[in-house]
Amino acid sequence: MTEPTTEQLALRAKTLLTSIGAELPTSGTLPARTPISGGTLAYVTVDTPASAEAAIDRAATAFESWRTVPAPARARLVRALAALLVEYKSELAELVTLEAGKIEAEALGEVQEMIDVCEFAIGLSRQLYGLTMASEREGHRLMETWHPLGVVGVISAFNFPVAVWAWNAAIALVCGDTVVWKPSETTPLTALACHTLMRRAAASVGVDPDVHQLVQGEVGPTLVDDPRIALLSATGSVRMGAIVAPKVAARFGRCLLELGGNNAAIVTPSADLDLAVRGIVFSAAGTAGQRCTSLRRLIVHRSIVDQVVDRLTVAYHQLPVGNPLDAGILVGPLINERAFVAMQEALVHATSDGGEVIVGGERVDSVDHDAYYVRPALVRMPEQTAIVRHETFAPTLYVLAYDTLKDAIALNNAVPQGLSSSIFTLNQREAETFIAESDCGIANVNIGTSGAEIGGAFGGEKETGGGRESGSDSWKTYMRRATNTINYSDQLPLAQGISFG
Ligand code: UN1
Repeated sequence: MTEPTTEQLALRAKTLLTSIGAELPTSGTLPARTPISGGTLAYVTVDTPASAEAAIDRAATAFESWRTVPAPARARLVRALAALLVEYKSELAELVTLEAGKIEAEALGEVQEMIDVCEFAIGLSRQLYGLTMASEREGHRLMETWHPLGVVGVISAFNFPVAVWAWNAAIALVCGDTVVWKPSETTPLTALACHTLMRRAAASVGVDPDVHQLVQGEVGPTLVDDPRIALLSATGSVRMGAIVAPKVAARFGRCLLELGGNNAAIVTPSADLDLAVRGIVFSAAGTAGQRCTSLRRLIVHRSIVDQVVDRLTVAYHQLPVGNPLDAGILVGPLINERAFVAMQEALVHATSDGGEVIVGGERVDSVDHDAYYVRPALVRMPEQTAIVRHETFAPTLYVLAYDTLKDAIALNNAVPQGLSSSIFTLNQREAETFIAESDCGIANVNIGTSGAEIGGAFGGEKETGGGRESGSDSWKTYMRRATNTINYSDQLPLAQGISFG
């Protein structure tokens, strides 16, 4: 693999930021690291609790007028943002590669996901529908109307440093909310780029740029505790969610949580194995196994498990691992040493549970710097032990055998997380049974667990946190609902037939 120096990568990052129009960070204490070389691209200024509060102040003030702008007019801002995302798609994608280590195709896909959700939000701005219900009283109308909620705090993770922000920001803005974004401390430069594009979009359509605020550094607790943050949308670990949720609940704020996943795919005897193998490899090894939706458990019918493992072994040996800037590479680096250590520890744990590492797990190339390139691992497990039920954010796929579909679905469900799941089968009875019985927020047929489209609601159950963002009617989380009863008669009949005096 080619090994660019950190200096080269830093220069590239600066060129990209400049072309987007971002002010280059000149000083600061937060290192923007690249997993490609392990070096530091720049240092970014961090917020203090006081400056984060000031950002919340500005967003709260901006909300007072933004909420009164008609939703279709609010969409102009999102349309302007989408146009800039189209214009700077390759620059932004390359920054994602530099900071998160994604290969070009996936980085471009992530920016496309932002464009897609902007388009969705633009259409949505004319479809924030409320119901009209039949009133039980004569001369009365019963209906519901949806109203902007307030300031939305967005805490996002390193693995989708820009798309998950866009899911939240695009929807929140058309819903009439303003946004304070705290990106992952691992990806401050892509955040700077997005914030710049948002400000440019606002300026181009004459919108108060304060509708969007960016805060960097360890100021999550300020967003969590501030009563002006009406909705906190947080993506990250279960540990983080378990801290955040009760604090927001204690002040009666609203939380949208997108936490861990431990996603499984079932392969039944009728499956189209060519298709299944391709779907499995993309979901398990794509993004170096660092998606919330990455495939971590493969549950294969005992009659075909050897065959499936053999085919996957061949595919895994051929996976090009290396510098994500190089053409043809399919697996980039792990985000940092901690991810590498967690993967190694999990592999040791799995082996001591009787598992067998069939392929992968080792560092690729004799790199002598702080970059962690790893061959994705395929591990056969005799049973679903504790390490398999635990989410390790790395490209490890545990393979289990099953005898009946009931057992397979029970294995799928027997983990604390509930984000994504899938089944490979050509048998409709199996497919429908799986859809009805998988306990996850996403249950797919004949595709992998990752790579959801933005049009659906994205999220999961149990320890995944129960939140839904992106498409479908997820927008309802970003608005408050008012139920309205309107009496247009000259009588005052009471509901439930009550007569009062
Ligand atoms: C995430 O990993 O946090 O479904 C989001 C997918 C992507 C989004 C993943 N569209 O894999």
